[in-house]
Amino acid sequence: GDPSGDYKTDKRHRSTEEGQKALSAHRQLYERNFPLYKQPVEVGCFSLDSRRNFCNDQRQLRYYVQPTKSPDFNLRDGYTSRFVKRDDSVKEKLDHVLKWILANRDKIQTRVQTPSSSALGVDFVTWRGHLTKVLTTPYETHEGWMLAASKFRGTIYISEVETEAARVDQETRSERQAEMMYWGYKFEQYTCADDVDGAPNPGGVVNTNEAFCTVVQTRLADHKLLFSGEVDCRVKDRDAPPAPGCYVELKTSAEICTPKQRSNFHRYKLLKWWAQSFLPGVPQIVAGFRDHDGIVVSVETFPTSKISQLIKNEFNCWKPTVCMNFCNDFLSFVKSVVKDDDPRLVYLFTWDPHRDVTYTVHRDSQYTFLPEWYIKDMSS
Ligand code: 0WD
Ligand code: CA
Repeated sequence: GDPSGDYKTDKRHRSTEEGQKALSAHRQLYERNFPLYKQPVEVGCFSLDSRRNFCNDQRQLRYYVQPTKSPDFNLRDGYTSRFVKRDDSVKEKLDHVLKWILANRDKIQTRVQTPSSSALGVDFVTWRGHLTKVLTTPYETHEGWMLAASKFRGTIYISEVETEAARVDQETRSERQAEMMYWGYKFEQYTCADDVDGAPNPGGVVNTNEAFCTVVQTRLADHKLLFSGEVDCRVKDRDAPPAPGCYVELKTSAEICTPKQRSNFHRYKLLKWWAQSFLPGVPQIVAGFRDHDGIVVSVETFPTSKISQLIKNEFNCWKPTVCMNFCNDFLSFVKSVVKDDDPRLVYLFTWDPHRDVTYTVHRDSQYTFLPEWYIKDMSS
């Protein structure tokens, strides 16, 4: 017989001798055993102040204050009078993470430097939010993404590029949608205190420039990762586990009134919530369910580790293992493509729903994202 029939073709890959050209996002291809994902370790943190300045400290860390079961918070309060909105036309790319790295090189540089090892001792540096998008890709049917990747001193940096569709979405946002984006921040103000012994101040100004970000290190199979994610608050308890085990993610969502709404919540929203908090090891998610007028009618805590059990009764539902295996294969694909160690070279990975992940290569283009100040400082 034909000996080639003995080899299983790997349908994840459409490869040629030049290397892999594309990666399929079909969920069936990723139903394997859960890959190794090491417990994320916090290696540092930083804050962005009311003017969006980087601060190498935890000044913006807030403390969770549990509301009553049905708190009646009015999320519309202050939208027109006590709201300072971040200028989202400023594309920050990885800049804040890079500033943190420069200020804390000693905390991540690994013990022994071999000639082949990367200077930072990690394979990838990125934002948590970018990885969330990768994790949910096998289940995403509406929004595509573009991720730019450059290798510098052995580490691959990944930074998002806004898609055309996302830009149009943002420019055609209705007044109602714009206000609803405020509701999440207002919920944070109702449930967070600035000090461990303080109380929330709902009469204050909501300023979305302010942020507290954790920086974690972990490993997905062969991939050593360093990424940062915004953290809403921590529990007050001084005996709580160390970060990220003490962190709490806050969410708002429309109240659930029908079985159809419950099913959609499980199938779509819980997937995104799970992926976002699982990545940095944030153990609990507190959800405020609000009505159409922005009144919080109930509050519920979802332990991140229980979410996958919660959704198991949904027919044809998402699976954490598919998300993690796809991410693992995507990072392997990126490693196989991004070979040139040159920060002026950008490999642009693009994915659109119902398509494969593909890439293009760009030198000294609009996509170059590693700044001169970073290259210079790291080279000294
Ligand atoms: O340059 C870019 N393309 C991006 C920059 C895209 C996404 C984020 N960022 C930066 C910002 O500096 C922000 O401070 O990332 C930081 C947050 O990073 P992340 O934690 O990796 O992002 P993600 O997990 O998507 O969002 C976490 C929270 C959101 O909370 P909810 O509960 O809605 O998921 O960060 C906020 C938001 O409160 N957030 C943002 N803040 C500033 N700029 C942004 C954004 N673009 N997106 C979400
Ligand atoms: Ca949040």
